[in-house]
Amino acid sequence: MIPSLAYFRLENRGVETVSLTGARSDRYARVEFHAAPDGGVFMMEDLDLPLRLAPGDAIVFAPGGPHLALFTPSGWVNPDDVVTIQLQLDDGRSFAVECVVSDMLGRPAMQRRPPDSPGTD
Ligand SMILES: [Cu+2]
Repeated sequence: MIPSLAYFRLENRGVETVSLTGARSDRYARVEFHAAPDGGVFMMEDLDLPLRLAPGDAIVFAPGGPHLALFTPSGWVNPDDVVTIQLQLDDGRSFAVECVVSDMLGRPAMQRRPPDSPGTD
């Protein structure tokens, strides 16, 4: 089964280093951190955890690069839904990232035409 992928930019705006140890979502059974050593073409491997971010450090989860892979949704996940992902720190804290769902081509729902309408593209 193809997982859903999550992309976002994460920046440590605090004054101390944080260590990310994992992630979870109430809408998926499992969330994994992946690296994409070949730009995401064929290879995919686990990102080394914990992921340490010093103050001012940022990591960009983006197509062709590191990303979160979400496996086994608990129900239908539709474009424009908001999926909340809880990022977990080694000190027990967690914080939420909210991701808006788009389709596999990355288009938000408003850019898609209804499935039964005639189109030219
Ligand atoms: Cu992956």
